[in-house]
Amino acid sequence: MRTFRTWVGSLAFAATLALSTLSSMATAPIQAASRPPWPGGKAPTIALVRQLCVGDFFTQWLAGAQAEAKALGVKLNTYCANGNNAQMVADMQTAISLHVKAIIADHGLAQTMDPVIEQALNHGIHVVTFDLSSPDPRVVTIDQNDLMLGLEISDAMMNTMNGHANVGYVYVAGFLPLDKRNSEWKAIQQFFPGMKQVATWGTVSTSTIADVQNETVAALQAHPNINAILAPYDAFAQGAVNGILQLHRKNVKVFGADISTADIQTMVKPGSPWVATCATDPADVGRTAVRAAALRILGQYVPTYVEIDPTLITQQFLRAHHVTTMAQLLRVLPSFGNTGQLQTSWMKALGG
Ligand code: SR1
Repeated sequence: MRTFRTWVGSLAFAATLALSTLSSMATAPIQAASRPPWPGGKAPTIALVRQLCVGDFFTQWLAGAQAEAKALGVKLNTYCANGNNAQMVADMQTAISLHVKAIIADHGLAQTMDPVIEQALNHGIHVVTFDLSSPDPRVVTIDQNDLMLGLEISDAMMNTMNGHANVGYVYVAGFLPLDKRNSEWKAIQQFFPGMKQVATWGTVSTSTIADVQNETVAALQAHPNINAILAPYDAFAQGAVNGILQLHRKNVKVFGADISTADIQTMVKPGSPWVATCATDPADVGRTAVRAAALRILGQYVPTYVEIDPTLITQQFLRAHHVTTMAQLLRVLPSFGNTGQLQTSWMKALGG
């Protein structure tokens, strides 16, 4: 069957290839045998300012960032706003007042974050963002390749469903990665009208899984013809799976994003509706963000945009390789857990 990827995908992959080539060329001059001394002779403090922190993705991301900070000998102060954007701005202001050397801003609204990012930069503080874009060229942005992620999982759903499905879509606008994934799902729908979006729901909160479960039950009751759910965030997918199981709806398949031990265990369970996910290793992304901040503090060149490509992981693959944990997955797919982005030789020597 004709797939969307056959023609648009080649363009996307060519662009990705160009970017990754650029990124490795760009990092080449920063290789060094031992770590350059920290400016001022003192180990620096980096603030990690987070909009969201509850759930598997955020827990794994933090663990990666903390491990990298420890390996590089930097102090990492973490703040969590629990979805409160005003609190996130206040956390940024606290970090600025403490004269940290760098701030990593994780998620957040451009509208509220832009002015305070500007403030940090004007105080000489380096800024790295994740899942948050900034118009200021002094900022380094680390992202998962969310367009590729959206395309891969939508394409997997389209192929599994043979181009025809009544799709329930779990989506909340205003989160940059979800908005990017959404643009690819919209593109798929335009080209494959057999893929019909019949209902949309979703909540991002400190209890996303339970909220989405309740919404999924209501949506499936209101639209009994739904036979596929696109839920491109693992808390959404977990909630959708729970809702389907609660109603004993065996004919509905779930297509998700992200991965964790809990996600893997849900996917491989006999009769699980979650058939595919598209993900990076969140710990690897967290490590990359800390490397970017450390390199900027050291006055080393870092490209302004670093993107980590996701991998499509199916239920079939996990079962065939007897994978039930993240540790096992990382053994089966070693490069998945270590993309090596921004990793200099001295970082490697330190275990970072
Ligand atoms: C509410 S945004 C959730 C997403 O942030 C990260 O990009 C993860 O991939 C997750 O899906």
